[in-house]
Amino acid sequence: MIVLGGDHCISYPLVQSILKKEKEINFIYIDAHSDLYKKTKKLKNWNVISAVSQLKGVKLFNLGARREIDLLERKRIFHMGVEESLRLTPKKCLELFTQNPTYLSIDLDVLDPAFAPGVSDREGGGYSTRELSFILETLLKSLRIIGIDLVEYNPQRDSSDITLDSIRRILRVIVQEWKQ
Ligand SMILES: [Mn+2]
Repeated sequence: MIVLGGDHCISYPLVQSILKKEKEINFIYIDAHSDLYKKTKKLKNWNVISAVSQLKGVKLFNLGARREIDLLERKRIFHMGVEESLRLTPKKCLELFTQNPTYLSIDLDVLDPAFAPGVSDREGGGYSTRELSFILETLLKSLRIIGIDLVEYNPQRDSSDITLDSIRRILRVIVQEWKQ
């Protein structure tokens, strides 16, 4: 299953439904932000991961965050910055992530705004599309991925379809490497 969005909030019901079948999952989210602000009644793209973290059987991992690192640390969530994550190998993935099935949530703001201006909350210092593709290849080759979402595309903020082009490239990698 791959779901495209839109608001990052969609991860929450998707993970909820997966947990009806799976007891324990890894939730790897590739996101410039921790999205760990306090859960309020309304699910928002800045607190969606707080909500996901409260679901039973979910182990969280963040790749590529460059803001709200303090929240990741306070909640003791495994996180790896942009440069460190580029050194991930299939062998390292197997060591770091459990054998549990993995859900992958890709927030487009993890890309550098040069490659993805079409997001609501731009954050400099991110991956190039090629770098993100490389990481996805590594994850898809080494882990048992059971679901993917690709979120936060905001066409109103895009320019010359740059973000759309990045999305196409990322989807191509997923289709080529994802063996279900
Ligand atoms: Mn997000």
